[in-house]
Amino acid sequence: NGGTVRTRHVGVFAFPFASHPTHLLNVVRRLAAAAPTVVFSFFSTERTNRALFTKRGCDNILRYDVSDGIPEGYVLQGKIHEDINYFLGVAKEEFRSGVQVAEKDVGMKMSCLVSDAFLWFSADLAKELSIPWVALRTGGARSLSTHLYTDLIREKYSELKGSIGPNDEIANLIPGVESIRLSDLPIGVIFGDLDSPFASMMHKMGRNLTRATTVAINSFQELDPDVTKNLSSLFNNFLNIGPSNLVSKHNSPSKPDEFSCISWLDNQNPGSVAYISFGTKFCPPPHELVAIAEALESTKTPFLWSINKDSQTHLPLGFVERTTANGSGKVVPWAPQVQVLDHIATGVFVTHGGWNSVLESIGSGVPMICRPLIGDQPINTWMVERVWGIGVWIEGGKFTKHGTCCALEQVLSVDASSKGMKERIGALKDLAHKAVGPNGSSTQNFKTLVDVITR
Ligand code: U2F
Repeated sequence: NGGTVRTRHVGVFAFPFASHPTHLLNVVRRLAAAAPTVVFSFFSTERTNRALFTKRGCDNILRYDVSDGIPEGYVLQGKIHEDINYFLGVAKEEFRSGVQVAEKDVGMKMSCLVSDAFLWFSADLAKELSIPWVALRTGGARSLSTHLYTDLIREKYSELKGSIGPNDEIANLIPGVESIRLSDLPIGVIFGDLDSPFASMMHKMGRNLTRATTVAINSFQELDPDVTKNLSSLFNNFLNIGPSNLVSKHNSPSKPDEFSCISWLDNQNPGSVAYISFGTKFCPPPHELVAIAEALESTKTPFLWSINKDSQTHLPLGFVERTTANGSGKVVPWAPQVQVLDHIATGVFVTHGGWNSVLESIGSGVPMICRPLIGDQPINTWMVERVWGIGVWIEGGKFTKHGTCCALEQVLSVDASSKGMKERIGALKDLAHKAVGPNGSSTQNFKTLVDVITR
């Protein structure tokens, strides 16, 4: 370690799916830069660690691989959350034995445990080690509330428990969340299989988070002041430390612009392009992808579409070739999203409403068309459309050619409704940038977090 004195050893447990480990490592990189004498042992699966630790990182972050729990030789069947369920079957023991290995390597006991908030059992491991637990929430505050109040919601709506929904009733259940449509609750809170490993993980997260010394979240408190107030009253120490895409030079895209998205955008008119991406794990069904493609061609909307190779096969025959040849569109398997959203040519973001995507859109002031797929995405979309007024929920909840044409025209037009959306998201963008500025709330909160892990 080049002779650096090491004063503290912090263990970090990742939830190795979707954008979770990337986000956690970004926070740890910031912490490692702010506290250079602290050594961080970062635990995730071999597959995610391989993708995460590509570039030379900070000397004080050590990589540890844990098992993904998938039996040797077993090929995943593509069932929902199958990989997550296998991982959860082994996670606690894997992390527990990993701690011993890391403590021996570093030659120092851990003084603090930082983990993805999903990993509720970290509360028990930290207690075993007699050290504080810091939970890091990658999603938003509103959706987090639904997991904290799951027991209350289940009690109040016991007749709906385990049903498949949807239920259009608007409920006023959660302090700070003035209204919520029951059908927008994440599957597993009241609808669906409440005993699935995933539902049970979220339920246990809600029950255990009050045991954390600190709960840090990738958001900024000005975005949702009422919910922040309520969560601050429930948790020992609740810190909004984001938006992470605005705070960190360590947060450069994990993959470079290898498909030349930015130079393509450079040749488009300001505010004209629809950027389309559904995050890192999920994708709408094939017929909806066809509907988007037809809407883009029929409205002649220039577009940049990040969609993995497998899903590209569902696009209409000749669509990619035609739109590439006439210059109206670009289909890529990966785009540097933050830079794309920041580009002057980008006028609308067609998204699944994943929390990082919503925050990144706010950070760039780009209104959204949302098609939530799962989990917290319906609540995020509710916020985008109904509370903040910075985007639209796709008509009928699914992409049709007609609904997509209408949404594109609505957001990209220059009429009053679109102007209002742009003004509102512009105001939130300013607040987000202020929060991470020199005296901003997130900057102060991050300093507090550094204190927590170094004390
Ligand atoms: C899960 O969400 P996802 O990881 O699927 O989606 P996001 O939270 O929106 O994060 C996607 C990230 O991947 C980046 C993008 C975001 O930071 O900038 N990205 C990119 O750079 N280039 C691409 O071509 C495509 C994506 C979950 F499904 C959600 O419901 C949760 O809200 C979320 C956070 O917990 O995790």
